[in-house]
Amino acid sequence: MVGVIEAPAGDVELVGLIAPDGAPIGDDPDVAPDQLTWLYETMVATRELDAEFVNLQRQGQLALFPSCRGQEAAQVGAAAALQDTDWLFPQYRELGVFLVRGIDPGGLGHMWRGTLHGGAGFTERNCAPLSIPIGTHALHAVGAAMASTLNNDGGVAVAFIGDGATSEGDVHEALNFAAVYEAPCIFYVQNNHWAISVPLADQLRAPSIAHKAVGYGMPGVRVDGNDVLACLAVTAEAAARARAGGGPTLIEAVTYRIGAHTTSDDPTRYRPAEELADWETRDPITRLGRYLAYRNLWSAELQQGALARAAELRTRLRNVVFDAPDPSPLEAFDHVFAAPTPALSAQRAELAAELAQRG
Ligand SMILES: Cc1ncc(C[n+]2csc(CCOP(=O)(O)OP(=O)(O)O)c2C)c(N)n1
Ligand SMILES: [Mg+2]
Repeated sequence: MVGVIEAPAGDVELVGLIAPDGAPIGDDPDVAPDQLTWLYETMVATRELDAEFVNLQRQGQLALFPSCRGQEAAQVGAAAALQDTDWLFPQYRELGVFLVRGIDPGGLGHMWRGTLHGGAGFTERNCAPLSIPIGTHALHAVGAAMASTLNNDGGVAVAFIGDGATSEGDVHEALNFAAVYEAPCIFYVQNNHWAISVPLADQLRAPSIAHKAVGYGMPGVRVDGNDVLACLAVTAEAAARARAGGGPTLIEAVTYRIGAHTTSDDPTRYRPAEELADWETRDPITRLGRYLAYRNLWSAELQQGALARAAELRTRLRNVVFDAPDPSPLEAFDHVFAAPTPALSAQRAELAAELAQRG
């Protein structure tokens, strides 16, 4: 039909560097042995700590926890490609990103317990707080990226969003703004195939999330989200482009949420068991282990060392949050602004007076 743009059909190539059997796809990626073992250890630490968070919630120690099991490669690979000065805007499932950034899991534990109202060290590590409202933080990321351009500080901002978040108006606005202003921003979508109980197929009519980049006028990349080296490579490329003034990139990391949406969810009520079983065979940590074996870097000591270090983190998390006392309700006012506004101070005084009255 004249004048009608046909919807782009077919698949965008899925970028992958390691095959499921651990052999490189094409040229062997040029990653140093130290970095490979560090990636492995960090993914194992993420997996193990994630299990500890879930256990603690089950024991009544945490209010809630959203597991990132299965998404370790997508998270660790992307975060490892960035500089510590780049600003990160997480959703809520990004434990692997937080570990790479050096954010203390104990602080995260307090947050999910409800015993910390701020001050977990996010800001100090150029990481915005968790965003429970879906998609709002994509706009904040674009703002931070535009600020980097104005300050000429070479910074890149990264919005970590989910497949479900791509249906939010805020994310559309963020993508368009970033494209129009050529903001040094990466939209890193972890397509884990589910938004609570809504499957990916009910989320979009485009052939893929990466396709949507065409409409905004930015590069779109589809990467195997269970291949840590591919995630690292595509994020590094997008960051280099952004830093060089090339504007934003939309990355779709195709992965899977192995666990429940959160500890309040029961996925067996809506998710086919065969689908889960299929994705369990594509485990990202197993895949990297096989590649390490291909490179002659694999050993039982490496695995045991990674588990031992992860066990230390698990113990530390337990020690920090187990039976932690409730904080003063007044702490809720402490981390709202760098300096409290008069209205906030008045509210704090009002609550303090009420608490004093109750004794
Ligand atoms: C603005 C807004 N709408 C709805 C919700 C309820 N909600 C919480 S998580 C979620 C699904 C998000 O899915 P996705 O972006 O794919 O992230 P995932 O949980 O899969 O990591 C929804 C709809 C919310 N938190 N915020
Ligand atoms: Mg999702």
